[in-house]
Amino acid sequence: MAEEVTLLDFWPSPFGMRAKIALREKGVHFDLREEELLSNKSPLLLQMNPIHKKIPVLIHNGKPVCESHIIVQYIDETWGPESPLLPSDPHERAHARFWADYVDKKIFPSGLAVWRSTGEDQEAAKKEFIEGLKVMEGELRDKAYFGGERFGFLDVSLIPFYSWFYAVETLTDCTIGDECSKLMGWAKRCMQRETVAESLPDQHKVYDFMSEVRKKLQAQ
Ligand SMILES: N[C@@H](CCC(=O)N[C@@H](CS)C(=O)NCC(=O)O)C(=O)O
Repeated sequence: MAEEVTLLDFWPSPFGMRAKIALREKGVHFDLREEELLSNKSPLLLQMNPIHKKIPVLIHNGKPVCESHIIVQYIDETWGPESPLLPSDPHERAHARFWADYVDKKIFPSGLAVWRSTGEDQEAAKKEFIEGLKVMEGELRDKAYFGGERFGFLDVSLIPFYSWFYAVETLTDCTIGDECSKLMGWAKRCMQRETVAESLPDQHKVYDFMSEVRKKLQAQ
């Protein structure tokens, strides 16, 4: 029986990008359904993720998997054992998961705060955001990818945010590139992978989207 794989997505979402990268890394063919997230969530999304009502949702043969890191791990366990995203050693696996959790708990919220805030709050948010990225650089050290020579789970977790950097820098006068040159080198290396380049939207398109939403938020 042919497999049915559908991804409910919203193009600027870094969480959706994680799922797309992982599916493409494993060579899985999938049907991409774009949600009208801001105005009109589909009945399928509400049915498949009734708890959080958020994308991404991976639907594999009718069964939903929610939450991007859980989706990436599901993809890793289900397809392409010859090209694993997580390491085989349990401690190294736990280590990769710890840092992916750091991305969600630290990098994403502080990046969002930079974009949303103004004035003094924004300066404080920028400081926290850059500090978090520097901590990630410390974990990267001189490796090609976070796990070593192979592109893996933590790279999938963090690289989607690179598509937001131009918008954050331009809208808020924040200099990520100058502050975190090692991380930029890693990001450019990741972008050379077809699976990543195909999954991240154009940074100018993200800029247009983020600047529109920011204007609406500031008008409220
Ligand atoms: N922790 C979730 C976060 C997913 C998330 O925040 N999705 C956003 C889009 S970026 C969403 O669906 N928002 C809709 C809403 O909040 O109603 C994950 O990792 O998948």
